[in-house]
Amino acid sequence: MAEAFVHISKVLGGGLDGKAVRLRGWIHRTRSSGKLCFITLRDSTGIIQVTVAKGAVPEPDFEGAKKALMESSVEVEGSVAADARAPGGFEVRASRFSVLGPSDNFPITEYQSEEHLLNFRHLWIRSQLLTQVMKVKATVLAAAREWFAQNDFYEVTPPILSSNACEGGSTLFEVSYFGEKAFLSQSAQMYLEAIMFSLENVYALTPSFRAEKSRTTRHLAEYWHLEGEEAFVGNDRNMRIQEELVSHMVVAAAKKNPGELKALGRDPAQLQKMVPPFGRLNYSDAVKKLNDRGMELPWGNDLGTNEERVLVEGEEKPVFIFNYPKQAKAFYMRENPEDTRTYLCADLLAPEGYGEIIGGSERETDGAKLVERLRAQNTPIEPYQWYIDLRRFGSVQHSGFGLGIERLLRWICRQEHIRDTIPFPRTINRISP
Ligand code: NSS
Repeated sequence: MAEAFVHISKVLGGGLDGKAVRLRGWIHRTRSSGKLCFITLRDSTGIIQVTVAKGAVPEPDFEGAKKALMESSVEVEGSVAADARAPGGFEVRASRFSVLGPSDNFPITEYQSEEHLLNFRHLWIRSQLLTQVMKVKATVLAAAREWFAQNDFYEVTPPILSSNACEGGSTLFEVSYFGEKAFLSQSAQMYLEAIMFSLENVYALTPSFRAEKSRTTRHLAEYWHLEGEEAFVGNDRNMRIQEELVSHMVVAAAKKNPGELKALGRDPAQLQKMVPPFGRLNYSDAVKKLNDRGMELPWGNDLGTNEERVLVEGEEKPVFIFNYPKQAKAFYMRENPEDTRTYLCADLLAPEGYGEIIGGSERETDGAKLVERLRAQNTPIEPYQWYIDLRRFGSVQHSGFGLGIERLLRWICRQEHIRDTIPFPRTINRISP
């Protein structure tokens, strides 16, 4: 008898031809013809064909295999056989077959509406598509932590419940905090700025919440936000940090998940090319470029999806657009001393029209300017007083950024819709399952 259970990828990797193995997993597909059942078995590592022949297994095992429906969990013992007709080149010929947990009729079949798949997301999570994307996601998150550790950043744990907004009021989720008004975090930035005075270079990976009221293919109400904050760093160095980090994450996926990426329609060789430096384009030059292409964008407006698409046309790598006009951006950014109509900031746009994946900036260190800007937008100062206070106690030049993990995944996994880069998407019309 075979000893321990092995994963399917091990069998498909070759070298076990003729050997006895034990596998466990879920029935992906099944069909039987009289004396033979063809079952494709799925585990976390792959899919393999298992044949269960009458007479080759005890009779109750054969009956069980014949009856077992798709998604039943099963255990198989058998011998590995190279077989060119089997997907993957190997199959397992069962000597034992047992059902661990039978499955009812699975509510998802081949062609199903998007709505149906979202209603059954708790089961659709087993699909190859979502499995592949989740594997790539695990790789990029591990690579991010690796990069930060190698570059002497501390991971920290900012709060999610907060009494003030970071990115403005319109997308805040309000919660009742023991009878007081509070909000779910849109960004850890303000807390990272405070912690930076202790640890200098910090980062956090947290859920961020935005009550996005429009339906788009790149907005979630809850997303994973990777944010860094760096002491004694200006916006140029800030951009260099971002491109190194993004490159490390993307190249890691190309190396570790070439099979998943190919299945998703992304050529891993293309991702290998995402090495620094990325392109850089001044906002004013971006407007000029758009106008030259016949797109009307008054100087001062933020860039929309269409503008972002045109600006990266012909670019293989992501592009920074830097020094946006003040009216297009948040109050906490440092005024550009060379053009006070603008801030020292940059957004990173993914190629192929996937749009903004990072927003970052140097931070304003002049407390009076912060107060002035909040007043100008009629925001009460009191909830921000602690943040403004940071400028009174040994302030230093500093910068930071926020990367939307699902935005990055949407680009590297070539997904039309951001919802397929998160297991349980939260959008304007869905919070279940
Ligand atoms: O609003 S951001 O542009 N910037 C901030 O929140 C800064 N406070 C970050 C910082 O400097 N620490 O959001 C940052 C990124 C943005 O580029 C997107 O990639 C992502 O967060 N983002 C989103 N992803 C998915 N869904 C939604 N709704 C969303 N909003 C922003």
